[in-house]
Amino acid sequence: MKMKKYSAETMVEAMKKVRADFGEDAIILSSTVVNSKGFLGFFKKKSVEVVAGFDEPAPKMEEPVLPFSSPPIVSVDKTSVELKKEMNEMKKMLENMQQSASHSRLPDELKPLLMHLEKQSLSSSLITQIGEEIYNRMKAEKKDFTHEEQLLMTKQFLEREIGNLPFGGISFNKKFINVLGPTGVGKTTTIAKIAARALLENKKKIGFITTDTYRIAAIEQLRTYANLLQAPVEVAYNSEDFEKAIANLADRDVIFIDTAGRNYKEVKFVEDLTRLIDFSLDMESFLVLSMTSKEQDMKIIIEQFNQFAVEKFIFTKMDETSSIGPLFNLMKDYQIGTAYYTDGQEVPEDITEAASEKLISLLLKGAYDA
Ligand SMILES: Nc1nc2c(ncn2[C@@H]2O[C@H](COP(=O)(O)OP(=O)(O)OP(=O)(O)O)[C@@H](O)[C@H]2O)c(=O)[nH]1
Ligand SMILES: [Mg+2]
Repeated sequence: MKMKKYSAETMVEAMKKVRADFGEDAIILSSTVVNSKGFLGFFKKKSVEVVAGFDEPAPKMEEPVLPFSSPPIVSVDKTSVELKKEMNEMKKMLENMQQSASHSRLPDELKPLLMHLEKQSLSSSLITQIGEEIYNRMKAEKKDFTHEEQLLMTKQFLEREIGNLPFGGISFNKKFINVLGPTGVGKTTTIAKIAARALLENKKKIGFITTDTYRIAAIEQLRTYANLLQAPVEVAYNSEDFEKAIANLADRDVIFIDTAGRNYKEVKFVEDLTRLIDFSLDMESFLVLSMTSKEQDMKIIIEQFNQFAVEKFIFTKMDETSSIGPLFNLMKDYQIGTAYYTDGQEVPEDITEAASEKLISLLLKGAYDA
Protein backbone atom coordinates (compact mmCIF):
# COMPACT_ATOMS: atom_id res chain seq x y z
CA MET A 1 0.00 0.00 0.00
CA LYS A 2 1.17 3.50 -0.86
CA MET A 3 0.72 6.14 1.83
CA LYS A 4 0.93 9.92 1.66
CA LYS A 5 0.29 12.79 4.08
CA TYR A 6 -1.72 15.82 2.97
CA SER A 7 -2.22 19.17 4.72
CA ALA A 8 -4.99 21.57 3.82
CA GLU A 9 -7.01 24.27 5.44
CA THR A 10 -10.19 22.30 5.29
CA MET A 11 -11.06 18.64 5.10
CA VAL A 12 -12.74 19.23 1.74
CA GLU A 13 -9.54 20.63 0.29
CA ALA A 14 -7.47 17.78 1.76
CA MET A 15 -9.80 15.24 0.17
CA LYS A 16 -9.53 17.02 -3.19
CA LYS A 17 -5.75 16.56 -3.05
CA VAL A 18 -6.08 12.94 -2.06
CA ARG A 19 -8.46 12.23 -4.94
CA ALA A 20 -6.21 14.03 -7.39
CA ASP A 21 -3.42 11.62 -6.51
CA PHE A 22 -5.24 8.38 -5.78
CA GLY A 23 -8.69 8.72 -7.32
CA GLU A 24 -11.86 7.43 -5.69
CA ASP A 25 -10.25 4.31 -4.28
CA ALA A 26 -8.16 6.09 -1.68
CA ILE A 27 -8.55 5.08 1.94
CA ILE A 28 -8.24 7.71 4.67
CA LEU A 29 -6.03 6.19 7.32
CA SER A 30 -6.07 9.16 9.71
CA SER A 31 -7.16 12.77 9.82
CA THR A 32 -6.04 15.32 12.40
CA VAL A 33 -6.92 18.93 13.00
CA VAL A 34 -3.71 20.82 13.66
CA ASN A 35 -3.68 24.16 15.46
CA SER A 36 -0.71 26.22 14.28
CA LYS A 37 0.54 28.43 17.07
CA GLY A 38 0.93 31.61 15.04
CA PHE A 39 3.03 34.49 16.29
CA LEU A 40 2.28 35.33 19.92
CA GLY A 41 -1.17 33.97 19.45
CA PHE A 42 -1.80 36.13 16.37
CA PHE A 43 -2.34 34.53 12.98
CA LYS A 44 -3.45 31.39 14.80
CA LYS A 45 -4.80 29.05 12.16
CA LYS A 46 -6.40 25.66 12.01
CA SER A 47 -5.31 23.14 9.36
CA VAL A 48 -6.19 19.56 8.55
CA GLU A 49 -3.71 16.75 8.09
CA VAL A 50 -4.85 13.67 6.30
CA VAL A 51 -2.94 10.44 5.76
CA ALA A 52 -4.34 8.61 2.78
CA GLY A 53 -3.49 5.19 1.53
CA PHE A 54 -4.00 3.45 -1.76
CA ASP A 55 -3.85 -0.26 -2.59
CA GLU A 56 -1.91 -0.77 -5.80
CA PRO A 57 -3.38 -3.46 -8.04
CA ALA A 58 -1.07 -6.48 -8.24
CA PRO A 59 0.96 -6.17 -11.42
CA LYS A 60 -0.37 -8.48 -14.15
CA MET A 61 1.86 -11.54 -14.21
CA GLU A 62 3.30 -12.16 -17.61
CA GLU A 63 4.23 -15.78 -18.45
CA PRO A 64 7.91 -15.83 -17.55
CA VAL A 65 9.96 -16.07 -20.68
CA LEU A 66 12.54 -18.69 -19.92
CA PRO A 67 15.37 -19.90 -22.07
CA PHE A 68 14.51 -23.29 -23.55
CA SER A 69 16.93 -25.36 -21.54
CA SER A 70 16.78 -23.38 -18.31
CA PRO A 71 16.47 -25.37 -15.08
CA PRO A 72 12.89 -24.25 -14.29
CA ILE A 73 11.61 -25.93 -17.47
CA VAL A 74 13.44 -29.10 -16.57
CA SER A 75 11.84 -29.03 -13.16
CA VAL A 76 8.41 -28.50 -14.76
CA ASP A 77 9.04 -31.56 -16.93
CA LYS A 78 10.17 -33.61 -14.00
CA THR A 79 7.06 -32.64 -12.11
CA SER A 80 4.84 -33.72 -14.97
CA VAL A 81 6.68 -37.04 -15.24
CA GLU A 82 6.29 -37.54 -11.52
CA LEU A 83 2.68 -36.54 -11.73
CA LYS A 84 2.09 -39.03 -14.52
CA LYS A 85 3.79 -41.74 -12.46
CA GLU A 86 1.67 -40.91 -9.46
CA MET A 87 -1.47 -40.87 -11.57
CA ASN A 88 -0.60 -44.27 -13.03
CA GLU A 89 0.00 -45.64 -9.54
CA MET A 90 -3.32 -44.26 -8.40
CA LYS A 91 -5.02 -45.73 -11.46
CA LYS A 92 -3.52 -49.13 -10.66
CA MET A 93 -4.58 -48.86 -7.03
CA LEU A 94 -8.06 -47.94 -8.13
CA GLU A 95 -8.20 -50.86 -10.57
CA ASN A 96 -7.04 -53.24 -7.84
CA MET A 97 -9.59 -51.83 -5.45
CA GLN A 98 -12.31 -52.17 -8.06
CA GLN A 99 -11.17 -55.69 -8.79
CA SER A 100 -11.13 -56.81 -5.17
CA ALA A 101 -14.39 -54.95 -4.67
CA SER A 102 -15.91 -56.81 -7.58
CA HIS A 103 -14.51 -60.11 -6.24
CA SER A 104 -16.00 -59.39 -2.85
CA ARG A 105 -19.31 -58.65 -4.55
CA LEU A 106 -19.25 -62.12 -6.04
CA PRO A 107 -20.96 -64.89 -4.12
CA ASP A 108 -18.96 -67.32 -1.97
CA GLU A 109 -19.87 -70.24 -4.24
CA LEU A 110 -17.55 -68.79 -6.89
CA LYS A 111 -14.58 -68.17 -4.59
CA PRO A 112 -12.87 -71.59 -4.98
CA LEU A 113 -12.97 -71.28 -8.77
CA LEU A 114 -11.69 -67.70 -8.77
CA MET A 115 -8.96 -68.54 -6.26
CA HIS A 116 -7.86 -71.46 -8.42
CA LEU A 117 -7.58 -69.13 -11.43
CA GLU A 118 -5.61 -66.66 -9.33
CA LYS A 119 -3.22 -69.44 -8.31
CA GLN A 120 -2.80 -70.23 -11.99
CA SER A 121 -1.79 -66.54 -12.53
CA LEU A 122 -4.55 -65.92 -15.00
CA SER A 123 -4.84 -62.14 -15.45
CA SER A 124 -7.13 -60.45 -12.95
CA SER A 125 -9.10 -58.90 -15.79
CA LEU A 126 -9.96 -62.35 -17.19
CA ILE A 127 -10.76 -63.68 -13.70
CA THR A 128 -13.11 -60.78 -13.01
CA GLN A 129 -14.88 -61.26 -16.32
CA ILE A 130 -15.36 -64.96 -15.62
CA GLY A 131 -16.71 -64.24 -12.12
CA GLU A 132 -19.07 -61.52 -13.38
CA GLU A 133 -20.37 -63.68 -16.19
CA ILE A 134 -21.27 -66.61 -13.94
CA TYR A 135 -22.72 -64.31 -11.27
CA ASN A 136 -24.89 -62.51 -13.82
CA ARG A 137 -26.27 -65.82 -14.98
CA MET A 138 -26.93 -66.85 -11.38
CA LYS A 139 -28.96 -63.67 -10.92
CA ALA A 140 -30.76 -63.96 -14.25
CA GLU A 141 -31.68 -67.61 -13.75
CA LYS A 142 -32.22 -67.16 -9.99
CA LYS A 143 -30.25 -70.29 -9.11
CA ASP A 144 -26.87 -71.55 -7.96
CA PHE A 145 -24.66 -73.53 -10.29
CA THR A 146 -22.90 -76.77 -9.50
CA HIS A 147 -19.10 -76.93 -9.76
CA GLU A 148 -19.44 -78.73 -13.07
CA GLU A 149 -21.70 -75.98 -14.40
CA GLN A 150 -19.30 -73.28 -13.24
CA LEU A 151 -16.42 -75.08 -14.95
CA LEU A 152 -18.43 -75.42 -18.13
CA MET A 153 -19.21 -71.69 -18.16
CA THR A 154 -15.53 -70.90 -17.55
CA LYS A 155 -14.53 -73.18 -20.43
CA GLN A 156 -17.08 -71.50 -22.70
CA PHE A 157 -15.81 -68.07 -21.70
CA LEU A 158 -12.15 -68.95 -22.37
CA GLU A 159 -13.07 -70.66 -25.60
CA ARG A 160 -14.68 -67.40 -26.75
CA GLU A 161 -11.58 -65.46 -25.69
CA ILE A 162 -8.86 -67.58 -27.31
CA GLY A 163 -10.62 -70.31 -29.31
CA ASN A 164 -10.49 -68.31 -32.53
CA LEU A 165 -6.67 -68.14 -32.52
CA PRO A 166 -4.61 -70.58 -34.58
CA PHE A 167 -3.63 -73.78 -32.74
CA GLY A 168 -1.83 -76.96 -33.71
CA GLY A 169 1.49 -78.10 -35.07
CA ILE A 170 3.35 -77.47 -38.29
CA SER A 171 1.17 -77.26 -41.37
CA PHE A 172 3.60 -78.90 -43.83
CA ASN A 173 2.48 -76.20 -46.26
CA LYS A 174 5.72 -74.37 -45.76
CA LYS A 175 9.18 -75.77 -46.32
CA PHE A 176 10.99 -73.87 -43.58
CA ILE A 177 10.27 -74.10 -39.87
CA ASN A 178 12.08 -71.32 -38.05
CA VAL A 179 12.42 -71.73 -34.30
CA LEU A 180 13.24 -68.59 -32.32
CA GLY A 181 13.52 -67.77 -28.65
CA PRO A 182 15.69 -66.78 -25.71
CA THR A 183 18.52 -68.84 -24.22
CA GLY A 184 17.90 -72.27 -22.84
CA VAL A 185 14.12 -72.36 -23.30
CA GLY A 186 14.31 -75.65 -25.18
CA LYS A 187 14.50 -74.66 -28.86
CA THR A 188 16.87 -77.42 -29.99
CA THR A 189 15.16 -80.14 -27.96
CA THR A 190 11.76 -79.05 -29.27
CA ILE A 191 13.01 -79.06 -32.88
CA ALA A 192 14.21 -82.64 -32.36
CA LYS A 193 10.78 -83.61 -31.02
CA ILE A 194 8.88 -82.00 -33.89
CA ALA A 195 11.30 -83.30 -36.51
CA ALA A 196 11.03 -86.84 -35.18
CA ARG A 197 7.26 -86.68 -35.55
CA ALA A 198 7.49 -85.23 -39.05
CA LEU A 199 9.71 -88.14 -40.03
CA LEU A 200 8.04 -90.98 -38.12
CA GLU A 201 4.37 -89.99 -38.31
CA ASN A 202 4.19 -87.87 -41.45
CA LYS A 203 6.96 -89.68 -43.38
CA LYS A 204 8.55 -86.41 -44.43
CA LYS A 205 12.10 -85.94 -45.68
CA ILE A 206 13.60 -83.69 -43.05
CA GLY A 207 16.74 -81.56 -42.84
CA PHE A 208 18.28 -79.08 -40.41
CA ILE A 209 20.11 -75.78 -40.59
CA THR A 210 21.70 -74.42 -37.46
CA THR A 211 22.63 -70.79 -37.19
CA ASP A 212 23.73 -71.31 -33.59
CA THR A 213 27.45 -71.11 -34.18
CA TYR A 214 28.28 -69.46 -30.87
CA ARG A 215 28.81 -72.73 -29.08
CA ILE A 216 30.39 -75.89 -30.50
CA ALA A 217 28.17 -77.89 -28.18
CA ALA A 218 25.07 -76.38 -29.80
CA ILE A 219 26.06 -77.74 -33.22
CA GLU A 220 26.93 -81.11 -31.72
CA GLN A 221 23.62 -81.25 -29.88
CA LEU A 222 21.67 -80.80 -33.13
CA ARG A 223 23.97 -83.25 -35.00
CA THR A 224 23.27 -85.90 -32.36
CA TYR A 225 19.53 -85.63 -32.90
CA ALA A 226 19.94 -85.40 -36.69
CA ASN A 227 22.09 -88.57 -36.73
CA LEU A 228 19.43 -90.44 -34.79
CA LEU A 229 16.90 -89.36 -37.39
CA GLN A 230 19.40 -89.93 -40.23
CA ALA A 231 18.86 -86.40 -41.49
CA PRO A 232 21.40 -83.91 -42.90
CA VAL A 233 22.57 -80.84 -40.93
CA GLU A 234 23.94 -77.66 -42.45
CA VAL A 235 25.78 -75.06 -40.39
CA ALA A 236 25.34 -71.41 -41.38
CA TYR A 237 27.90 -68.94 -40.06
CA ASN A 238 26.70 -66.17 -42.37
CA SER A 239 24.06 -65.39 -44.97
CA GLU A 240 26.07 -66.97 -47.83
CA ASP A 241 26.31 -70.22 -45.86
CA PHE A 242 22.58 -69.95 -45.30
CA GLU A 243 21.92 -69.71 -49.05
CA LYS A 244 24.25 -72.68 -49.71
CA ALA A 245 22.51 -74.68 -47.00
CA ILE A 246 19.17 -74.11 -48.67
CA ALA A 247 20.58 -75.32 -51.98
CA ASN A 248 22.11 -78.42 -50.35
CA LEU A 249 18.80 -79.30 -48.73
CA ALA A 250 16.73 -78.68 -51.85
CA ASP A 251 15.37 -82.24 -51.91
CA ARG A 252 13.97 -82.05 -48.33
CA ASP A 253 10.26 -81.64 -47.59
CA VAL A 254 10.74 -79.77 -44.32
CA ILE A 255 13.79 -77.88 -43.11
CA PHE A 256 14.10 -76.95 -39.45
CA ILE A 257 16.15 -73.86 -38.63
CA ASP A 258 17.70 -73.87 -35.15
CA THR A 259 18.74 -70.45 -33.94
CA ALA A 260 21.02 -69.37 -31.13
CA GLY A 261 19.49 -68.49 -27.82
CA ARG A 262 20.53 -64.93 -27.09
CA ASN A 263 19.46 -62.18 -24.75
CA TYR A 264 16.82 -60.95 -27.14
CA LYS A 265 15.88 -58.08 -24.88
CA GLU A 266 18.84 -56.51 -26.69
CA VAL A 267 17.86 -55.26 -30.13
CA LYS A 268 21.32 -56.02 -31.56
CA PHE A 269 20.78 -59.78 -31.18
CA VAL A 270 17.45 -59.54 -32.97
CA GLU A 271 19.17 -57.61 -35.77
CA ASP A 272 21.87 -60.32 -36.03
CA LEU A 273 19.10 -62.80 -36.85
CA THR A 274 17.78 -60.68 -39.70
CA ARG A 275 21.26 -60.52 -41.23
CA LEU A 276 21.64 -64.29 -41.14
CA ILE A 277 18.24 -65.74 -41.97
CA ASP A 278 16.29 -64.98 -45.11
CA PHE A 279 12.90 -64.23 -43.61
CA SER A 280 11.32 -63.78 -47.04
CA LEU A 281 11.43 -67.57 -47.54
CA ASP A 282 8.35 -69.75 -47.46
CA MET A 283 8.60 -70.08 -43.71
CA GLU A 284 6.65 -70.65 -40.51
CA SER A 285 8.22 -68.90 -37.51
CA PHE A 286 7.58 -70.17 -34.00
CA LEU A 287 8.57 -68.36 -30.84
CA VAL A 288 9.59 -70.70 -28.03
CA LEU A 289 8.85 -69.48 -24.50
CA SER A 290 9.51 -71.34 -21.30
CA MET A 291 6.70 -71.46 -18.76
CA THR A 292 9.33 -70.96 -16.07
CA SER A 293 9.99 -67.38 -17.28
CA LYS A 294 8.29 -64.33 -15.81
CA GLU A 295 5.30 -63.11 -17.80
CA GLN A 296 6.69 -59.56 -17.90
CA ASP A 297 9.96 -60.80 -19.46
CA MET A 298 8.11 -62.95 -21.99
CA LYS A 299 6.17 -59.86 -23.07
CA ILE A 300 9.39 -57.98 -23.81
CA ILE A 301 10.65 -60.91 -25.89
CA ILE A 302 7.37 -61.18 -27.83
CA GLU A 303 7.50 -57.48 -28.61
CA GLN A 304 11.09 -57.82 -29.87
CA PHE A 305 10.10 -60.70 -32.15
CA ASN A 306 6.86 -59.17 -33.40
CA GLN A 307 8.60 -58.01 -36.59
CA PHE A 308 9.13 -61.64 -37.70
CA ALA A 309 5.46 -62.44 -38.04
CA VAL A 310 5.54 -65.10 -35.36
CA GLU A 311 2.98 -67.67 -36.49
CA LYS A 312 2.43 -69.37 -33.14
CA PHE A 313 4.01 -69.83 -29.74
CA ILE A 314 5.59 -73.01 -28.44
CA PHE A 315 5.43 -73.20 -24.65
CA THR A 316 8.05 -75.42 -23.01
CA LYS A 317 8.69 -76.73 -19.50
CA MET A 318 5.01 -76.99 -18.64
CA ASP A 319 6.11 -79.76 -16.26
CA GLU A 320 8.18 -77.28 -14.27
CA THR A 321 5.37 -74.89 -13.39
CA SER A 322 2.09 -75.11 -11.54
CA SER A 323 0.65 -71.94 -13.04
CA ILE A 324 -0.14 -71.83 -16.73
CA GLY A 325 -2.35 -68.72 -16.67
CA PRO A 326 0.36 -66.60 -18.38
CA LEU A 327 0.02 -68.77 -21.47
CA PHE A 328 -3.59 -67.56 -21.77
CA ASN A 329 -2.75 -63.97 -20.87
CA LEU A 330 -0.10 -63.80 -23.61
CA MET A 331 -2.25 -65.44 -26.28
CA LYS A 332 -5.06 -63.04 -25.46
CA ASP A 333 -2.84 -59.93 -25.30
CA TYR A 334 -0.95 -60.62 -28.53
CA GLN A 335 -3.62 -62.59 -30.38
CA ILE A 336 -1.13 -65.33 -31.19
CA GLY A 337 -2.06 -69.00 -30.89
CA THR A 338 -0.02 -71.98 -29.73
CA ALA A 339 1.50 -74.73 -31.87
CA TYR A 340 2.85 -77.08 -29.19
CA TYR A 341 3.54 -77.36 -25.54
CA THR A 342 6.25 -79.53 -24.08
CA ASP A 343 6.41 -81.10 -20.64
CA GLY A 344 9.66 -82.95 -20.26
CA GLN A 345 13.13 -83.66 -21.58
CA GLU A 346 12.38 -86.90 -23.40
CA VAL A 347 12.75 -86.76 -27.16
CA PRO A 348 10.45 -87.29 -28.98
CA GLU A 349 7.77 -88.13 -26.37
CA ASP A 350 7.35 -84.99 -24.31
CA ILE A 351 5.48 -82.76 -26.74
CA THR A 352 1.79 -82.20 -27.45
CA GLU A 353 0.12 -80.40 -30.31
CA ALA A 354 -1.81 -77.56 -28.72
CA ALA A 355 -5.57 -77.15 -28.95
CA SER A 356 -7.65 -74.66 -27.00
CA GLU A 357 -9.76 -77.34 -25.21
CA LYS A 358 -6.64 -79.18 -24.03
CA LEU A 359 -5.07 -76.02 -22.67
CA ILE A 360 -8.28 -74.91 -20.96
CA SER A 361 -8.62 -78.35 -19.34
CA LEU A 362 -5.06 -78.08 -18.04
CA LEU A 363 -5.80 -74.64 -16.61
CA LEU A 364 -8.94 -75.81 -14.83
CA LYS A 365 -7.51 -79.12 -13.60
CA GLY A 366 -7.87 -79.40 -9.85
CA ALA A 367 -10.06 -76.28 -9.52
CA TYR A 368 -12.21 -77.97 -6.86
CA ASP A 369 -9.58 -80.19 -5.25
CA ALA A 370 -8.95 -79.05 -1.73
N1 LIG B 1 11.71 -80.01 -17.80
C1 LIG B 1 11.81 -79.70 -19.08
N2 LIG B 1 13.02 -79.46 -19.62
C2 LIG B 1 13.09 -79.16 -20.92
C3 LIG B 1 11.94 -79.09 -21.75
N3 LIG B 1 12.34 -78.72 -22.99
C4 LIG B 1 13.69 -78.62 -22.94
N4 LIG B 1 14.14 -78.88 -21.70
C5 LIG B 1 15.53 -78.85 -21.21
O1 LIG B 1 16.00 -77.53 -21.25
C6 LIG B 1 17.40 -77.53 -21.46
C7 LIG B 1 17.74 -76.59 -22.62
O2 LIG B 1 17.23 -77.16 -23.80
P1 LIG B 1 17.76 -76.76 -25.23
O3 LIG B 1 16.93 -77.46 -26.23
O4 LIG B 1 19.22 -76.92 -25.35
O5 LIG B 1 17.42 -75.21 -25.21
P2 LIG B 1 17.78 -74.14 -26.31
O6 LIG B 1 16.69 -73.14 -26.30
O7 LIG B 1 18.10 -74.76 -27.59
O8 LIG B 1 19.09 -73.51 -25.64
P3 LIG B 1 20.13 -72.52 -26.35
O9 LIG B 1 20.37 -73.05 -27.71
O10 LIG B 1 21.31 -72.59 -25.45
O11 LIG B 1 19.50 -71.19 -26.33
C8 LIG B 1 17.79 -78.96 -21.71
O12 LIG B 1 18.27 -79.50 -20.53
C9 LIG B 1 16.46 -79.63 -22.09
O13 LIG B 1 16.44 -81.00 -21.79
C10 LIG B 1 10.66 -79.35 -21.15
O14 LIG B 1 9.60 -79.29 -21.76
N5 LIG B 1 10.67 -79.64 -19.82
MG1 LIG C 1 19.77 -74.64 -28.81
